[in-house]
Amino acid sequence: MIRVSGPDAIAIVAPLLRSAIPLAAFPSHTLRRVAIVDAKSGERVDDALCAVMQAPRSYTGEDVVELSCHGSPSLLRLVTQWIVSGGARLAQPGEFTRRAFCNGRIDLAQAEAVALMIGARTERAVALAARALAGGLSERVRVLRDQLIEVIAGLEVVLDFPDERVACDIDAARDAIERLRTDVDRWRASARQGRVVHDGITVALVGPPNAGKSSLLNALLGRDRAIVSPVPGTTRDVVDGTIALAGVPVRLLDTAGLDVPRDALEAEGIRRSHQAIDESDLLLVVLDGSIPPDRRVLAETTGRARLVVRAKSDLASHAENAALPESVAVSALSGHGLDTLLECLTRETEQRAGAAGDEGGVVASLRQLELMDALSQTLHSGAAALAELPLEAALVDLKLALDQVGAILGVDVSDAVLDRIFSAFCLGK
Ligand SMILES: Nc1nc2c(ncn2[C@@H]2O[C@H](COP(=O)(O)OP(=O)(O)OP(=O)(O)O)[C@@H](O)[C@H]2O)c(=O)[nH]1
Ligand SMILES: [Mg+2]
Repeated sequence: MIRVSGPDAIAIVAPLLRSAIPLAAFPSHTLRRVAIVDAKSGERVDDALCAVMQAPRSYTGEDVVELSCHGSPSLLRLVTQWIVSGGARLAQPGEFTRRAFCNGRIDLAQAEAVALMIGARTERAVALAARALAGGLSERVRVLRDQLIEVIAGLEVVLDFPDERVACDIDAARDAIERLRTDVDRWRASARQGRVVHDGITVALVGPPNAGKSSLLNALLGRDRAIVSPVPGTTRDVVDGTIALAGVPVRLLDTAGLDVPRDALEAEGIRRSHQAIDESDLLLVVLDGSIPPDRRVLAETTGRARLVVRAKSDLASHAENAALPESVAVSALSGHGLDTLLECLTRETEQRAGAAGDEGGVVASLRQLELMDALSQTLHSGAAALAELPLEAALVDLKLALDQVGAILGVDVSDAVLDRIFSAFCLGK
């Protein structure tokens, strides 16, 4: 689909189309069949569907023409070139959404939700982004903003007309601010979980060589992703694959066995294993259950979030394994214990992301999360200032809080901030 937006959109696209009525006379928001022609030779290049959305009722708030062509990249490039030579220019990443924001069609929280929707990798992440796109977060923030303004206005009155009721007004204001802070803290917790749903978690399979890590990765993925062999030290590079648990993308990393390296190649593999361990939210410590447990790997991973797996459970378990910390017995060969392991992994995922189907969930951009953290802090010091300092000091905090709330919605944000937000979008959005 080719989207053209701006006051000249219709005039620029019109010469490329042949249709029953001229483009300028198209009824708005109606899909019509058109022929796309080379304006110079008159040669027809495609049969397409065209919609005109007249300002201000369009995505960007400007006149928009959308052409749904056949999907050949060469065809799309050709038609785009004609449109550009007719006076348009290529859109920058996220520019349509940026215009939508600048023209007041959506607020900044919704604009950022567009990026979240594009990046959503599971149905659950899509549902969260859809709620943000529909204004879920914005709505709550706007209500909070109104309440904050009310508190500030009340305190300004106290400042201007001090009388005997001051003490009671200030107590009520402090309660109101504490309530707002509780709300913000609840959203922060919920948005952090939403972030996990969106970003997913990373789980590294680590252990001594030959323990069955790669076999377990393949069994969890349900396909032959990694090479398996009886030769210790088979895996060198980190191999990854993603599954969805509780609606959350879970990225599994298979790593080189941790041992004293025999050569430079193995040393590099082990260095990468440690890097994967550092980057992971959870470790699956895979030990071969048919031999004595590798104490070194166990010691190395204590203190990290981990699940200990006794692999090769189809073989007789070695007596020393009875003394292992809590662990799951699994056979990649027979499939025994895989369900239990997946249940444990799902529980771990839900601990970080909340349970699937949590309808109160919100997802926020990292920028919004940072602002919410700062806001909580500012409200806290505002309430504390009200208890002991002159009213003016508390008002400084509360007005800063108001700026922070505004920044979430995009009130008075600088061009530099907008540049940073929209440069992360892909072209055409
Ligand atoms: N009996 C049995 N053998 C297994 C099982 N899982 C893996 N093996 C065997 O154990 C050997 C090593 O398996 P891998 O999956 O390559 O082990 P790894 O931990 O990835 O090994 P490195 O990459 O060398 O560190 C292979 O011969 C596998 O066939 C299992 O569940 N049962
Ligand atoms: Mg391996």
